[in-house]
Order: sequence, then structure tokens, then C-alpha cells
Amino acid sequence: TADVVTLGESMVLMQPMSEGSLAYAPLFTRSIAGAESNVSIGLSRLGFKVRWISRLGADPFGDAILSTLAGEGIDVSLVARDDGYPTAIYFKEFKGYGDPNVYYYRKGSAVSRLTPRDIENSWLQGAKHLHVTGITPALGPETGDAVKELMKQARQLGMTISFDPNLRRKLWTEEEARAMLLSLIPLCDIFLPGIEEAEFLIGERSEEEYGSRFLELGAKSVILKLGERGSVGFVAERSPVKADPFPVSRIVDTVGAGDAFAAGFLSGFLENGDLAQGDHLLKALERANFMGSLATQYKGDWEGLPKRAELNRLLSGGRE
Ligand code: KDG
Repeated sequence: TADVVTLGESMVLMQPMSEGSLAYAPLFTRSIAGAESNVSIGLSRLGFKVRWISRLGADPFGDAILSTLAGEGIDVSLVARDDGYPTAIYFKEFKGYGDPNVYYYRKGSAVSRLTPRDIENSWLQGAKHLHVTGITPALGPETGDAVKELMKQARQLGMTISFDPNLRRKLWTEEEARAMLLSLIPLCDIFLPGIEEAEFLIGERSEEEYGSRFLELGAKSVILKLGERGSVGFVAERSPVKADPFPVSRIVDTVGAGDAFAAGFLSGFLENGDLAQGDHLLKALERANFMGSLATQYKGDWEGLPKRAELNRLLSGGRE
């Protein structure tokens, strides 16, 4: 059984050892990354049972992804391998300031061929929660419908569902992205947009308006990420709950911070349940802010995510 199921593409990640243009980077380190597997690692390290569903090429990079995730204690037994379509790769480029640039080599990857006909009810077997992102729908002609189908099946089974839009402008047009991402909101219980994604979806508004509009669209709760200003959560018929940011001294790599935030939030939600009760929402937001800021302190998407004991120690002010 699993507490959480997630579906998505993970890639081999090449990170240059030097700053500046990739054109002049001679040396790289190799890791793996993908929004949903980052969340899976975050949750697994906190003690949750996670099943990651995906497709990988029948190639050595696919092996690397599988063994890394299996090594993190994630159930990868249902991941399919595809002979004809490869595992995707991406490169980060560090400029010494701001968010790293990313370059994808993922067109025609194994996941890009996923269709709604591939979705199997058994993927969700025994699980309480499904986490999906807006990256998968951008990957292929039918991947959006596949995600929708999985969300519908999870709903029917009474599972809760979180959805992080994770807008990736390089992967599709603005119109395609907006239409698809908006269509998935009614299917989720926890909608996790960043403030810029919220603006992309419904135009410039106040934080309160973002909350109420996304609730009207059908999300059961809206968790708005405000970057260095922390986060604010909205649940129908309750006042918004704001959580202060967790101060950081230096930012090394922002990629993966949103996934760490999601893992932190979901861990709080899965531990405490109903976000409309007591201080459940605030607790989950605080955990999320903490995990998100921790992830910015390390190069790589997930390497810096804490295990349970470490989290407790860090939160109680202890040093490593
Ligand atoms: O959230 C981090 C991910 O975006 C990154 O690891 C790569 O999955 C990825 C993507 O599609 O951008």
C-alpha cells in the first residue's frame, strides 16, 4: 500500500560545475530530478509511503532514475520501461544570480506518449492521496487527458488530490497552458499556485481575490506561494491564514523549492487532516515554508530535503 501516489516525468539532470553560459561549461555533475519525484523524495524522507508512477526509456539513464528513487524508499514497481522512447534529460545553467535557466531535452520521451487509455486503477490501490502537477499535461498530445483521467479515478475512490500548476513556459504555448491548467483546478482538493502562476491564470488581482476565485473554480483549498513573503492558505468559509517566511541567509538554487514546499505542505496535511479544522492549515503552511526555504540552500532539487529527525531538530532550533 501507499499513502501517496504521484505521476510524472523525471529526467536525468546535468548541472555544470561552473557558473556562466553552458556554452563554456566543460564539466557537469549528474543527478536526477522531476517535480513529482522531488515531492516523493520529500515525503518519503518524512516517513510517508509513496508510489511514483512513470515511464522511462529502457536505457541506462532510466536505470539511474529508478535506482535513485528506489534508494529513497519510493515504490517504483509500477514504472513502465519503453524500448522505443528515451528517458529525458535536462541541464541547469547557473548565472550567479536569480533562478537558474533550464534546457530540456524531453520531446518524444517515454512519458510524452502517455494516454488516458494507459491509466490503471491499480496505480491508486490502497492510497489516500494523489499528487499531480501541470508539467505532465505539457509533455505530449494526450498527457493532459491522462492526468485528468487519473484525477477522476482518484476522486471516485475518495482520495484527496493536490495539484501544483508548475507552469513551464518552455513546454507549451500560453493559451494551451492556461486552458489546461484551469481545467484541472475543479478536480483538486489542494491547489498550490505561486503568485506569478496565479496571475498567469486569471490576471493581476489581490491575494484574497486569487483565493476566492480559485475556490469558486472548484478547488477545496488554495495555497498561494508568495516566495520570500511566505505563503497564504484559503479554505471556503474561513479567513485566509498567512504564514511568515522562513529566513534564509543565501540562495543557491531555487529549482525544486516549490516541490519542497508541496512536500512540506502535504506532510502537514496528511498528518493532521482537514485543513478547515483548528490550526491544521497554519501548521502545514509553516512546514511548507520551512521545507521550501531549505531547498534553496542546496544545489540540486532534492538533495537538501530533511529526514524526519533532521526536520524535528532544525525546527526546534538545533543545529546539524
Ligand atoms: O520543480 C522542479 C522541476 O521543475 C525540475 O526538476 C524539472 O520536472 C522538471 C520540469 O519539468 O521542469
